[in-house]
Amino acid sequence: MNLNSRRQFFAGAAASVAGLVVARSALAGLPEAVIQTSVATAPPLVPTTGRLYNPVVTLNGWTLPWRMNNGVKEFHLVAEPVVREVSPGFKVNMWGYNGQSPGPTIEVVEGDRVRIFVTNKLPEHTTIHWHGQRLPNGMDGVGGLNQPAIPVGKTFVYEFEARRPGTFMYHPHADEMVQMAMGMMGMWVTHPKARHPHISEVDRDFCFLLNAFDVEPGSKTPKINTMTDFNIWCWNSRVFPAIDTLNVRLNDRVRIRVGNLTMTNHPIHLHGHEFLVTGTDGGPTPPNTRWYEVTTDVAVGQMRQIELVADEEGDWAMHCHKSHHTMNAMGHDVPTMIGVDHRGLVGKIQKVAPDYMLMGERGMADMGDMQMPIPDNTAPMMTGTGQFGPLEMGGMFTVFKVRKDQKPGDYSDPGPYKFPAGTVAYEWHGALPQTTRPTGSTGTAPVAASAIKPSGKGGMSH
Ligand SMILES: [Cu+2]
Repeated sequence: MNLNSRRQFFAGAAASVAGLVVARSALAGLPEAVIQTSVATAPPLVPTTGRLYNPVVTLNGWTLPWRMNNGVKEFHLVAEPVVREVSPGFKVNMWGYNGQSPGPTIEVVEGDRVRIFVTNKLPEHTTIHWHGQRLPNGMDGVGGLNQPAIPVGKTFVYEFEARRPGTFMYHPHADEMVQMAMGMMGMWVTHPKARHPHISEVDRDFCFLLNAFDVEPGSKTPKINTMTDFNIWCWNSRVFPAIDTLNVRLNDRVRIRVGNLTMTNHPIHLHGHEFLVTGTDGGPTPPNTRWYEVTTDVAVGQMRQIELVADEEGDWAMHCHKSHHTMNAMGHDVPTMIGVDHRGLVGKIQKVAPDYMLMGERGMADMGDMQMPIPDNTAPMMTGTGQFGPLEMGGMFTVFKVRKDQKPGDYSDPGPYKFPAGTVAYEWHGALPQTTRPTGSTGTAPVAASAIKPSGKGGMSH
């Protein structure tokens, strides 16, 4: 350390002591509004005040810091317009909280007294509804019913005890259709205050929201009057391949919490493992009510908490099973072209319309690595590249990465899986057997193709 940097070091130390004194005298004022500018998955926010717990990891998101004020946990949410990078090169004008959509995750412990300051920097009024919580009626956040809406520029205070452990969400209940279509939402996790008979301790605890937008390719602002015809299917306002992977250590016990604030249901499917649904909107499920699944449907307004032991190494797909939700924006009026032979036609059309291209003559796999020109601000419809080539995915898709050498507490991406020799599907180079087909449209027994003799006049017809 040279003299100059030493001087700066002491100056900084003095400033932070002064800052601490100011902060103490300012407890009567608003807590600092922490703003997040990064779209990366933040490391878990380990609690340094209040009761201890094992924190969650929010996919492409973060947890809101708090301050303790006479035993009350105080948070400050700022509702405001934000620009969210949905995937690299695709930025959308959204509304959110503290710099991002979705807003930060709020983590507390059962029995905590919580005070949340909400500042409205939107161009219209708003409220926050604490979806799923037990709380006094006047704190439930339905504008007009439980409280006056928070006017533009004003700050309201919500205060209640986090009575029930579980996975919750928050979102506006004022001009709700517009504000949710613009991305206003967040997660809330209440950890149990002691060992809970229905809540197991886990090594990794992930959470994310399912959300959707209607953004015309090439435009930057969601359409807010869309009823069901959304085209950008997101996890935490990100689409594949921009959704971070879930990286775990072999044999970790893993919990994944999912909330749905889109306008349709999403069957969430995990490859390679069975899981139990250990929690719903109503809290932890009693163990004797659980059964194993590989897909669980998360309906509109629901939360689901799944748990598994990650005991199979590899790069396992995890996605919504509605196949049009694992694609990015496309026109809805694209006809099915499979089986239509357009040979020669494209060239003729291109003479009069040079940009004309044909989609999906042999399926749509060509789209996966097609260098087709797309409008400036959108995501390719089918994209992502793995070690064997294009994944032809988009939207609600990511990878669950299980590695034996992933360190405890390390959430970084370990890179592509190294397949042990002889464990990857391979091409058959031997001879193919004869194809067998039934004899007629109502045929019962398969017959070798070579056994079908050309029928004589009228032989097979009626
Ligand atoms: Cu879906």
